[in-house]
Amino acid sequence: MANATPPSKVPLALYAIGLGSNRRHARFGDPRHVLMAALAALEGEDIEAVDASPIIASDPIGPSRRRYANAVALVASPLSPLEMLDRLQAIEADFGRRTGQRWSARTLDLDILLWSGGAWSDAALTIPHPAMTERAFVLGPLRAVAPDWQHPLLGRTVRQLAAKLVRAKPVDRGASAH
Ligand code: A4P
Ligand code: MG
Repeated sequence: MANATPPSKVPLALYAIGLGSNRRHARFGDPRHVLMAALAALEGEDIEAVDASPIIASDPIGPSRRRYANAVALVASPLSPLEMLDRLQAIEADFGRRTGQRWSARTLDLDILLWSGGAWSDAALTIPHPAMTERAFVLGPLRAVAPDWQHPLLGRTVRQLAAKLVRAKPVDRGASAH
C-alpha cells in the first residue's frame, strides 16, 4: 500500500522496581536465590531488563524477624503503571506470595519505586513509592542503578536522597552490602 503508515510504536517507559524476599522458596531456595529467579522472571515479551543492582541483605523493618534480600531492577516497558502493577502481582503470585498479611514474611514483594512518566496516584497505586525515601534497603540498591534519577515530587536525585538518609541515621543498621 503506497500510503500506509507504519503502526505507531508505543513509547517505552522506564521503571525502577524494588524486590524483596525474606522467605525460602521450595524450588529456588533462600531469599537471595528467590531474587535471582525473580529478576529473570521480570523479563518478558514486553518487559526488557535494563540493569539490576547487587542483591543486599538487610535487617527487617516492621514485625517480621527474618532478614531480607533486597535489590532494584531497571526495566523498560510499553506497559502503563497499572498494567505493570498487574504484572508484578502476577509474578508475586507465581512465587507463592500469601496475600492479606501486610508486612508478613513473604517469598517475594515487588514494588514500583519510580516511573519515567513521573508521579501517579490512585486507589491502587502510588508512584513514587511513598516509603522509598526512608528505606536504606531501597535507596542503596537504587543508587547503584539510577543515582541521577530525580524524585519527581522532591526534586532530589536518588544520590542526594541516599546521602540525606545516611546523614539522618549515622548508625544505619537497615542494610549491609554482601
Ligand atoms: N501499591 C500502592 N503503590 C504501590 C507501588 N508503588 N508498588 C498497592 C507496588 N504496590 C503498590 O501491597 C499492598 C498494595 O499496595 C498493593 O495491592 C498495591 O495496590 P502489598 O505488596 O500487597 O503489601 P505489602 O508489601 O505487605 O505492604 P506495603 O505497604 O507495600 O509494604 P512495603 O512497603 O512493601 O514493605 N524490610 C526490609 N529490610 N526489606 C524489605 O523489603 N519490606 C517490607 C514491606 C517491610 N519491611 C522490609 C521490607
Ligand atoms: Mg509491596
